[in-house]
Amino acid sequence: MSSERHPTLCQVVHEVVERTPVFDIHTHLFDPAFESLVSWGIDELLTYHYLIAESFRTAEAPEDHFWGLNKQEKADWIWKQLFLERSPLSEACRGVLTSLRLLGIDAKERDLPALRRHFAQWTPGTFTDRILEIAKVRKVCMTNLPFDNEERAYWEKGISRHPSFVAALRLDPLLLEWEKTAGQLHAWGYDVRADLSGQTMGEVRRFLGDWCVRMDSQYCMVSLPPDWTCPATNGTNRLLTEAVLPAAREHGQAFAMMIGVRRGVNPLLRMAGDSLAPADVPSVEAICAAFPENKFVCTMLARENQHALCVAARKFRNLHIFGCWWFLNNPSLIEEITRMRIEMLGLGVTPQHSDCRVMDQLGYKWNHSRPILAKVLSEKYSDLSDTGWHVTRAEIERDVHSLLGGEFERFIGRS
Ligand code: FIX
Ligand code: ZN
Repeated sequence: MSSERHPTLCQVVHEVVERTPVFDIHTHLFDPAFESLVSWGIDELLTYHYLIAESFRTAEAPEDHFWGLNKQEKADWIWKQLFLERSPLSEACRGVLTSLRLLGIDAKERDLPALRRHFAQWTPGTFTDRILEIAKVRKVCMTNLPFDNEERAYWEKGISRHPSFVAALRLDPLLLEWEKTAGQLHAWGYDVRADLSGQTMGEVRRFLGDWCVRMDSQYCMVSLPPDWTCPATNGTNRLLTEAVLPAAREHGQAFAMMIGVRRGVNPLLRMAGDSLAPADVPSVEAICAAFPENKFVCTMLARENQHALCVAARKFRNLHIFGCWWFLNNPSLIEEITRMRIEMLGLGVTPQHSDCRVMDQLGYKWNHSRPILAKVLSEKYSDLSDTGWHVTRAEIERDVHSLLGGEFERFIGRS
């Protein structure tokens, strides 16, 4: 391609990536119908656990007073520590400011009470619609826990679902805390036993089927510690292979594994206290090989795992990899990982998800990721054009739609 045409290709790619509506395949957001669970606004943004962890580094023993504060006081303290006493350069801090800017809120006066007042113009419902429009998100996948009493009550009473929100059935309590969960299932009328004997596996399958149907879940999911291995004989793997995977096959559910989290490494940070370690990619390959009729979706938390995970996805067509999860959700790492994935898997990957916990974050997470995806894609299309293969705008639109959720929908059979 001649040098004058490069900017044109680059512009087209940026424009297409900027405009294409995304299916955000993993978040912790709720449909506004789950009223008490919906999280939005400046105080929620500032008390995001990413910022709690950062703010705790700025003072001596903040845990002595922080956890006793109410939400607004916590937000005040984090604002002071991370935005007033030093410049908010980290990705999570920058994210707060991007989200405000996208909402049309000017933060440069550094006046937190004034920022709060801006949010009075919205209700949770109108805010949700506005942020979906700003972020150009066409569909949001929630993380749904029937084991949580507050959430379960909404499902049981029946809710009128927002058209943009879909469900994913989260199974951490079932797979990682079976003894406690067995008691819950028993109380709900499933004949399960703590020692997994008798009808337990069939009853767990019945429970999963009931909830897949009730939620119309897109897929089932778990987050696993780095030391999870397969094959291995333990309660987690028995429940996984004898109950979850058969139920997933029966109900057309892919099974998503988010691997590498070490929960509660620093308990003083409470929910901000989780860390990571490299996980075992051969175990992912082993489960994909042992259950070829199941579909697996996977992301890993450690940077060290990303290359091997790409290789695993090249070997198993029943494996789809996604996202730059949590500690990887930083521009430098997103760029590196996205470039490698496209080089190794072409369009057969979902480069990013948001993992938002606060509705407003949809703005920043996608606003920060889209230009990186566009940069990597421009480079790759430009390399193609050097071979004489010129892509049309329609081809670019098709490809970007795939990367922003379309390929995932095809993979899970929901396109
Ligand atoms: O397990 C998960 O789904 C994680 O994403 C969360 O537990 C984590 O707290 C988070 O919000 C990361 O972004
Ligand atoms: Zn998550």
